[in-house]
Amino acid sequence: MLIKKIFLAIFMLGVSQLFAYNVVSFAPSQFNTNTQLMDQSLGLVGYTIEDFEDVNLVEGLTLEMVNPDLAPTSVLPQVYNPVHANNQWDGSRALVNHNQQIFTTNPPLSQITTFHIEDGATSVGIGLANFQNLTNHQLLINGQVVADISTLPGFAFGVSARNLYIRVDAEGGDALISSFSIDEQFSNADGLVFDHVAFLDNAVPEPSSFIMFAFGAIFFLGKRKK
Ligand SMILES: [Ca+2]
Ligand SMILES: [Ca+2]
Ligand SMILES: [Ca+2]
Repeated sequence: MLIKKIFLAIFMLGVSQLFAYNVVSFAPSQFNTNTQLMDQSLGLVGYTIEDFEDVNLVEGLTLEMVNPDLAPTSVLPQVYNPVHANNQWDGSRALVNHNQQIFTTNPPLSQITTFHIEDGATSVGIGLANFQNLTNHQLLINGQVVADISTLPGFAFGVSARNLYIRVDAEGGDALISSFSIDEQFSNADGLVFDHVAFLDNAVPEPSSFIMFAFGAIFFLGKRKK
């Protein structure tokens, strides 16, 4: 009976860790023109990086925008050359939340920018710039809100400025990260710039296999006592 209770406790712990995702934020001072050194500070060594210096996204990464929409694509409409200073996290180009990659509110800026990772990732990262205090900005993992971006440690609003670098790590029990989104809630007024998108596509134990293990162990121990 005690063993069953222990396994039930482990099972409940496994369930409570779903969507736990560890959100780590880095102040703009962590930016370094030497991307190798910067990646060491941001914990991105070994990650696949998209730098938006050309129209092609790295293999396994697709971009989607909503309101106005951009259908999922691995080729950008054009390369965006930031009109404001300090909007890059690497190189000289970046990505803007506009479905034609132009910095204008006409037609409006897109509300939701989503990155899809084909095989799923255990960790993802994104550099933010040009965020203003015009609306709420939320971070979503697999469609679930995990953070209110402007409240994260190190965040600073600014147009000609980097605002924050965010890394999100899946922990034991978390599903692989198949998508992450920035949702500019309530308005399409804020031009947002993204750069140095990173992902690590290693396998982590799936919660389903852990739960099956727990059930299997309960069944096995139950049998043995008879
Ligand atoms: Ca760049
Ligand atoms: Ca590229
Ligand atoms: Ca802005």
